[in-house]
Amino acid sequence: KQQQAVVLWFTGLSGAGKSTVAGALEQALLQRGAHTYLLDGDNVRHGLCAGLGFSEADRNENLRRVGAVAGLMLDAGLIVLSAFVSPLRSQRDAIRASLPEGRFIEVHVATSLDVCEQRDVKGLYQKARRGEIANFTGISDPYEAPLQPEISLDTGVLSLDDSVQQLLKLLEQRGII
Ligand code: GGZ
Repeated sequence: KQQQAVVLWFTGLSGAGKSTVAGALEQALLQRGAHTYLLDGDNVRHGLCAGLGFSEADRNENLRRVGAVAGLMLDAGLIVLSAFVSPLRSQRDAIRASLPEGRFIEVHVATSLDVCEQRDVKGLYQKARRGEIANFTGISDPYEAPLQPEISLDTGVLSLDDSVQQLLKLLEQRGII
């Protein structure tokens, strides 16, 4: 059975686990022979989106470009995993609306601000609290949680494997894999 192309859109705070869960899901999908691509800040903010910062206008443009690329990859038949903070509903809804019906799966990585801030893997929250980073999501910039995500995962509660299993189950239920 061939795979169905889809865009899995991971949204959540910095440090919520978006890239980690998306990366682990990608490995599981590759093992099943699926064709995938993982888009995240690490591989677009240096090239496709170089020069863009974190103002609302720059985030809008970052996400507009990434959404367009995800749409092209969808056309190519891939399972696209896209991991961006994407803090505003309008940003995510615009991408959903640009894709064919049912091809956008919103994955809310719903790890609490408390847990993200305790992890503070990159020390960004500490800097943001000190006022050294402007427009930091959750501290000095808004995060609008999805109202009706296809799935919500709290990595403060779930193991990485649990999160991956829940996503695989959803993809199976929808006939994507
Ligand atoms: C949020 C920021 C900021 C600000 C730098 N606000 O944990 P990280 O480091 O690796 O993930 C965050 C990443 C967010 O980039 P995105 O392209 O996903 O953002 S958006 O979707 O809003 O365009 C964080 C780091 O960049 N970072 N400054 N001010 N995250």
